[in-house]
Amino acid sequence: MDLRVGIIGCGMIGKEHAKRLQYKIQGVTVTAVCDVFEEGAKAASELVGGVRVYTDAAELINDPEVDAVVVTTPGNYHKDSILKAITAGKPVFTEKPLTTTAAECKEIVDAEIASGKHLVQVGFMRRYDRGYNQVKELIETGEFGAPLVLKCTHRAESVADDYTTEMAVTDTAIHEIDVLPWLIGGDEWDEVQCIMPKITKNAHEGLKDPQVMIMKTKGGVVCMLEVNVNCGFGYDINCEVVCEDGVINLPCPSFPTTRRNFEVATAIEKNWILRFIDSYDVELQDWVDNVKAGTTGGSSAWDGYTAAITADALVASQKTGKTEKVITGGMPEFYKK
Ligand code: ISE
Repeated sequence: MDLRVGIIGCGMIGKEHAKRLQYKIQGVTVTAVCDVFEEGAKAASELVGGVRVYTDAAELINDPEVDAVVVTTPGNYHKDSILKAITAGKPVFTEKPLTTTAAECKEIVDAEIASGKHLVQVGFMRRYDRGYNQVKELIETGEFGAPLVLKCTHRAESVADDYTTEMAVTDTAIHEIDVLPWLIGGDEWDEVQCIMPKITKNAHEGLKDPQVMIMKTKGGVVCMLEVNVNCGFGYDINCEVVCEDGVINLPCPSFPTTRRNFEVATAIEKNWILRFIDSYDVELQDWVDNVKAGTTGGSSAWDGYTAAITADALVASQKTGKTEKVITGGMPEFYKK
């Protein structure tokens, strides 16, 4: 029988996931959608064939025809829906970040532990990206020796006017914060620093862009991450893993190479939805399969919590310019696989 899913939050990513779950992913049916803006919920409902519409998340969560919940509201509204889903004993997939503060993430971790069941998956889709998985597999062969340095870029063509300096960490670098320790075999962040270079002329008033984040793991691996969200030339994600006996580079999306006008050229992806479209598909299929099998995959609530702690330290460093410690207090038994 299909897993019956309700979606809370019908903005851009909510609509994308609704269509994806209804028409691409196997073994699942979207039965309800919810948004505080009824018009938004109705529009999403139409996209998936006309399903039940709610404006109150609690009502959707308690609908007997909703077995599991997908949360796609803005990050600062995640907490209540996730806690209510846990109370109802229903599995919940939430888009990243888990919530926007470490304190709220901790409430979710505590509630999940108290429920005794693994119910939460955080939508850090890069763990499902083919390229990152290929890099991980190469590291795991051992042929390149141990990873030492990670050189990464997270560039976007431009951002909306409400994108803030803090969001360079909490909304953007949060992906590298989650994926890199996983990539190199389960290391943990130890200390982080954010350095502010000269501000680009392309940034809107008040936004500090680009930013350089230096992050060191407990195992001594150093990451240099350039966040540059007004680069003007496309969505450009790079990750180079410098190891003891060689170097591994994340593959870029493949486009034809053209030769014309004395120039060799290759396109760059336009935005994150297109760059990670396949990863979202694989991620949600895995979530559905796991929920049906009573198992879990991807990033846990604990991963979401430690990412938020790391983000808090980086945001602190944005202001102090100093290196800040990442203190998680250690993984509870509940989350040890
Ligand atoms: C967006 O929400 C994402 O998750 C993208 O992957 C990231 O590149 C972008 O900066 C965020 O705003």
